[in-house]
Amino acid sequence: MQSLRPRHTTSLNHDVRSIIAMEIHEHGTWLRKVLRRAAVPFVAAAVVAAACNSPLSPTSAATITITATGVSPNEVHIKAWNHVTFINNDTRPHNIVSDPVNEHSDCPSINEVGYIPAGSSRDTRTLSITRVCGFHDHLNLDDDTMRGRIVVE
Ligand SMILES: [Cu+2]
Repeated sequence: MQSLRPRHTTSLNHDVRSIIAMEIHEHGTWLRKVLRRAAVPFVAAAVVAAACNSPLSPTSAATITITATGVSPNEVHIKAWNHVTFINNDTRPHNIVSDPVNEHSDCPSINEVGYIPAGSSRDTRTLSITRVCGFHDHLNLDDDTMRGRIVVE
C-alpha cells in the first residue's frame, strides 16, 4: 500500500488514504476503484472548506488588492453576511482597519484584517450590518490611495 501514499500529503489526505488502504485490504481490489474516485472530491472539498476562517461565509464576496499605488478597487459592494479578502501585493506591510482613523469603530469586522505583511492576504470577519464601511491603512494615514469603502448591502 506504500504506493498509495505520496510523500507530500496533508494529514487529512494521509488519513483518507489510510482508510482506503484498510478498506482495500479488507474488501479487495474492486473497492479500490470506487474509493479512489470517491476520495478525490472528498479531499478537494476539505481543502476548500479549510481555506477560509469564517464558517458563516466560506467564500470571499470581494477581493481588494494593495500595491504601491494604493488599494484596488477602492470600493466594493457585497451582500451582508459575507466577508472581503485583502491581498498585499506591495513590497511593504500595510495595516487595514475600519474608519474612523483613530477609533476604528465603524465596522470592527474590518479590524480582523489588520497587519498584512508583504505578499500575504487576510480576510475581514463577516460583515453583517448593512452600511458603508470605510477603511484605511493605519501605516499610511496621509496616503488617500490607501483608503476605500466596503458597501454592505
Ligand atoms: Cu487607523
